[in-house]
Amino acid sequence: AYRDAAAGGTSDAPLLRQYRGERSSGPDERASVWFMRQAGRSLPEYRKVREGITMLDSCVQPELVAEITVQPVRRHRVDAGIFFSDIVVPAMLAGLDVEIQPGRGPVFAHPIRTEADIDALPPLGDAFEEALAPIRESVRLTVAELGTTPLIGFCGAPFTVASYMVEGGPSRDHLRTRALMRDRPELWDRLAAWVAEASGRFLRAQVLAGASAVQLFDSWVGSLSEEVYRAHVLQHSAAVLGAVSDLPVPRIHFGVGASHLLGAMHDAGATVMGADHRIRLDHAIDALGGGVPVQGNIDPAVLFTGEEARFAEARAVLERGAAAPGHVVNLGHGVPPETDPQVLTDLVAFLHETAGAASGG
Ligand code: 1CP
Repeated sequence: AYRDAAAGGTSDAPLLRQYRGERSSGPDERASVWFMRQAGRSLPEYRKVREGITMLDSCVQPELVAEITVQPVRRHRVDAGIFFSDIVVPAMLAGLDVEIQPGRGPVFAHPIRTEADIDALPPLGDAFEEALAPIRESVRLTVAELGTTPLIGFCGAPFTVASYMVEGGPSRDHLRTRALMRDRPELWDRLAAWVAEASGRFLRAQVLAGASAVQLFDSWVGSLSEEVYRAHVLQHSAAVLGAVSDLPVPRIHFGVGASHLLGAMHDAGATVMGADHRIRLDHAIDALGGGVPVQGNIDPAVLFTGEEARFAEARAVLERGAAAPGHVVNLGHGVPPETDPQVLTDLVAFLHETAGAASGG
């Protein structure tokens, strides 16, 4: 029943076959591609529908969410939609006072730093389940509009989300968060477990409503050593991925500057590893032992170069990705807001035309 109601009609999508490591070799294989932050300020149609409404308010308006999620699929012909939401939406739905300040990012009115702050975190009971209703409705509308194009659901990983909560907003080094886990590991564990529970249920709601794959974003995890990651963070990210591991969806795990953590992040329960542009994709595949499907990792800088450099990078990424059992092309990080949308549309067309020739059979 889940399969019929949820991932209706998308399970044969080439993108999902890549994620499952079922790539068919040969010249007919077309590349699958989507871009992190493909929705958003690079698109004039996004800026238009977002006029007069705050980021987080827009995340609980199902028609708007569906429209924004579908916009880049319509325009660029990418092979997946990424659910329009944000990593702090579960915290907002749980009742925390958070806003997204334009040009800055998520800001929490009351940073969570002490035992009393953690004691006061809202419970995640029936009220939270009810608060997820607009998320479920948004996914249903989006999936209906996307048809045979898969929807990727997502949430933030406990370290990245907790770092906004502890620091109160964006920070460079996440020092307070990293100090908390060393100084008061039992408090850190309580905070990270709360985030994992909220994010895991937000993610599960997306899959049950029809998302065909999930991505766990641990954008700031690169500031941790592997030792600290394994001691304090891995178990909490594993809890989030565990919230959907009984469902038949690929689980992608992505961090920025996290080349040294690929193996550990895979151990958290991912079935696909994202790579940023700081590592050569074939090196990432080797670091994972050669058997793990990958996603990545065109340097976003080539969105601002001439076409020759851009297409050379795209071809190199395709060739390197061919060493994995599956490869979905993406950028090494999100689309910068100042990107010319036509550059992305042309890049998708180039990747779709080139892939078979690059993988060569
Ligand atoms: O008003 C606006 O348009 C604000 C810009 C914006 C958008 C479009 C923010 C604020 N969030 C989003 C949507 C969003 N956020 C998506 C869905 C759209 C898509 O990808 O096409 C996703 C997947 C996210 C995830 C997200 N939010 C991450 C992880 C991915 C990444 O880029 O590393 C992070 C770290 C955030 C926090 C956040 N939200 C918004 C901003 C500007 C930031 C980063 C702030 C910082 O630098 O610390």
